[in-house]
Amino acid sequence: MTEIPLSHPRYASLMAREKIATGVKKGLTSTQGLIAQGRGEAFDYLIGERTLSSAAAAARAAAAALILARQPAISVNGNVAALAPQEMVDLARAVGAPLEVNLFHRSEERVGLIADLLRSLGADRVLGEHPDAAVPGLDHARALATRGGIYDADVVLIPLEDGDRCEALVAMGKTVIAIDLNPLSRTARKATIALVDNLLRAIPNITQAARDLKGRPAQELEQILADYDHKGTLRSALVEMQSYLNDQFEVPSRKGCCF
Ligand code: PTJ
Repeated sequence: MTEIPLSHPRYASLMAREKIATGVKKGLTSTQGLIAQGRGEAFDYLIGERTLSSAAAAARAAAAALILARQPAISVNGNVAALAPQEMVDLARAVGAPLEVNLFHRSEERVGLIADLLRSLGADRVLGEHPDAAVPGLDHARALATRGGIYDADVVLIPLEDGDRCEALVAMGKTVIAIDLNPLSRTARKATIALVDNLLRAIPNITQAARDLKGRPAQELEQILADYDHKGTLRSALVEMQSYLNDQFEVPSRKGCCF
């Protein structure tokens, strides 16, 4: 990895880039994952590289859904494995969910490498190496699913996902939680709950919320879910994006101006 000094103003963003590049070199991440990262970076830039209040509320709703779930499951792809493998293991533990490797550009070798990485970081249950079911309506490798994991889950977390699997999982009657920096993506729009946030901030936020909410009465968790407004969350992300951009180009007042 390139040495990035902590003092660099774009440290977090450059480190994420290094992680993805290293993921590709190690065979965890697809080369297409580099493009997805670039798209994510662009949207992160537009929201000021911070967790919006709407995303913080969505993280709380996501945690409530995962705790209330009869059978939760968390999907892991090549970008997620490169960016936040330990964070995924910590979240899986906090909510008692299996991690299921699910790849769009699937190769058995890459599935195995990601599964081994998650196990080496302490994951209790890693699925995806031996899929025995398929999500109906999908004609690509993302359809592959495991009974006892994503296939049977009532609540599924899908970070950095394709819109069509998101839609297909919703069609199966599941509560689908998406993490996607693009509030206009089909994934964000079709999900039940969407966090318009960087995976690197979103996952620790959900884990923290899950730790806070664990043990609270079911009624309180159900109320958090009922208060979650999906369209409002996406709209608010766009509004916050716009107001952040307006702030960047605020016309300075003439008084005291240097030119
Ligand atoms: O490992 P594989 O084979 O399963 O492939 C994974 C990728 C991500 C390459 C594949 O799912 C893909 O092509 O995804 P897309 O269609 O490019 O969608 C990725 C979405 O995630 C885009 O809307 C990006 O804006 C968003 N995104 C990218 N990086 C981040 C992100 N959202 C949150 N955090 C990020 N770090």
